[in-house]
Amino acid sequence: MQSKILRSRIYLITLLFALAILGQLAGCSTAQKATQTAPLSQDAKMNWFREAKFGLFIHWGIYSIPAGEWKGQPVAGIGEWIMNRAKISVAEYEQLASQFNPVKFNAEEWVKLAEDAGMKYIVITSKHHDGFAMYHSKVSKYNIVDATPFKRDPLKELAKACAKHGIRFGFYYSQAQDWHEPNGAGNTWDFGPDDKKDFDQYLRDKAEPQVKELLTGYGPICLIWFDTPRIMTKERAQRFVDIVHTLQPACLIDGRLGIEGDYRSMGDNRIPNTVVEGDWEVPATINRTWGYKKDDHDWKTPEDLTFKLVDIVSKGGNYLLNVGPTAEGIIPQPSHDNLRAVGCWLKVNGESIYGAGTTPFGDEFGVYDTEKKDRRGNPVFNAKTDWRCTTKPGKLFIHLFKWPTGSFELSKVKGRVNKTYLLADPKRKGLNVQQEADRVTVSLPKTAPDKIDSVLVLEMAN
Ligand code: H79
Repeated sequence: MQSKILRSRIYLITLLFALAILGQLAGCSTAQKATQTAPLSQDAKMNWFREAKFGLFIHWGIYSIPAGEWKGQPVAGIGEWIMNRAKISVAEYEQLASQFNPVKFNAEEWVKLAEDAGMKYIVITSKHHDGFAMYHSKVSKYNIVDATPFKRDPLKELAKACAKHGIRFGFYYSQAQDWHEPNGAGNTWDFGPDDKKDFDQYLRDKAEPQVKELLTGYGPICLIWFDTPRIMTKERAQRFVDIVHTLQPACLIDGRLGIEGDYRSMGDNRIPNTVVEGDWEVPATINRTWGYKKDDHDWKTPEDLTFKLVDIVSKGGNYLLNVGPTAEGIIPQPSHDNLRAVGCWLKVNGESIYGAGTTPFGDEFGVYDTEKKDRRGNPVFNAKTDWRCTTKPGKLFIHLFKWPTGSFELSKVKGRVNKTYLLADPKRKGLNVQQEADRVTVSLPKTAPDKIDSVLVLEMAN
């Protein structure tokens, strides 16, 4: 009798368990969670992004094997575009997958680099325009686990390392261009003109299910970075929005899906000339290319990278700075060195960056020269690079890239300055300050405490 009851209980428990697993497989549990918890306000959703300011972009794919050279000839342009620029057929380009074996890849090291650089999020190419998935996709065999001797899923390893180090993790996904697919946008050399293609077939059969995979198998995804929305109608874009909102309501969508996202994406390497309201990000290269190119040695210096970070933050944006790892899985040494130098600066001066607001001034950005015209006939903007200003409530952070002799003068200051000191001074010793109306003069030590950017804090009286 007793054993009968026990047996039926076991059946019941097994049944419930099986149902729970089925529910999970169908993606029900996440969807349910989304409707159960109160919807996130846009401010709550954006909070981490506004705080973060600095992220690591990683462009990694099988294009890192040719590394900018095809059949002994250098191919001009950005490395990840080689298939397009050299008009390599799908059949030929696919061969690269069978050679891809980045045995030196170490997720922990990559995440550690981001952490040491003071970056708060990582965005990696899960699939670029070439169509090759850098994770284990069940939707297409054209992926790093099924089509290479490497057979590992580096995105799984990175997700785990990011969780361990408290770095947020996001994916780049090329939703429109897919040069591997007959109905994806962009590959006209194998498949003819785009206007003859059935994009919805490609979107339904590959891009949409792959985005679902990325949002279910890799833990919480901070953002998804869509790009080049060539064929994206509002309806097509909305289907991706629905997928993201259903599976991970907290996941941000960038500005290049083809419909308004959670924030604006500026053009590649395009820093605006002035303060821009709202949430935005500048994706940028650390040399010239995104995907690794063996001949690109044009590394931005730590000085330049720090200036760009401060400049962007003072205008209200985030800096998503890219590295292009090699086919062995190595991030080039100059990228390591220059990012770590920025990280050292941030260790001392991070208070002036993370969660910081825009400048109340604006004249420091530069001036338009109306005598000179650019290619489009617009006046040329001459940027100034001496100083920038970031803010926190009651504080102005003056970033001095050129150390003035004796004193620093600032006009148009609203309110009274209470105290001034340098972030590089652990004692935060007050500096001599004089104020006449909105004009402030701060006496400075002879030499700059930081060779890149010494940050002067002006604390205001409330
Ligand atoms: O992922 C990176 C680029 O591959 C991608 N966006 C960043 C984040 C991107 N896709 N398209 N573009 C940038 C614009 C492409 C410009 C060019 Fe070209 C590619 C210039 C040279 C190669 C296409 C081919 C236009 C001219 C030749």
